[in-house]
Amino acid sequence: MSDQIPNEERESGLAVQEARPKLRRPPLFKVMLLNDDYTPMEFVVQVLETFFAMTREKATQIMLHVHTRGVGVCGVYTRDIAETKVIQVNDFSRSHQHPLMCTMEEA
Ligand code: TYC
Repeated sequence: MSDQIPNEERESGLAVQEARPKLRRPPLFKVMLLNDDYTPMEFVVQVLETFFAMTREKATQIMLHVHTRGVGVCGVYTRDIAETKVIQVNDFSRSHQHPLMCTMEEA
């Protein structure tokens, strides 16, 4: 049997155009850390290492950026991953009685 001609075309004599659905990349979201006056710098560095897989050097750099500029990007993810990071960081901060806030916005 020919493997060049699709079954439906060979049996019916009609050529069938394969569907080529348009693919779209999912929207991406920036996960951001906000500065506050109370959360210890060491705790913020620990959060960035733990939840965003940063080295101590990178985590320190981002923490100092947030400390001086007020806000900074920790990473860019699809919606579900970003939502999970925000919940994990905020739950972790609250469980340690720190006011540190993590938010997300479309990139
Ligand atoms: N501003 C805090 C302090 O002086 C440190 C800090 C940095 C807090 C980054 C939050 O997202 C933050 N202890």
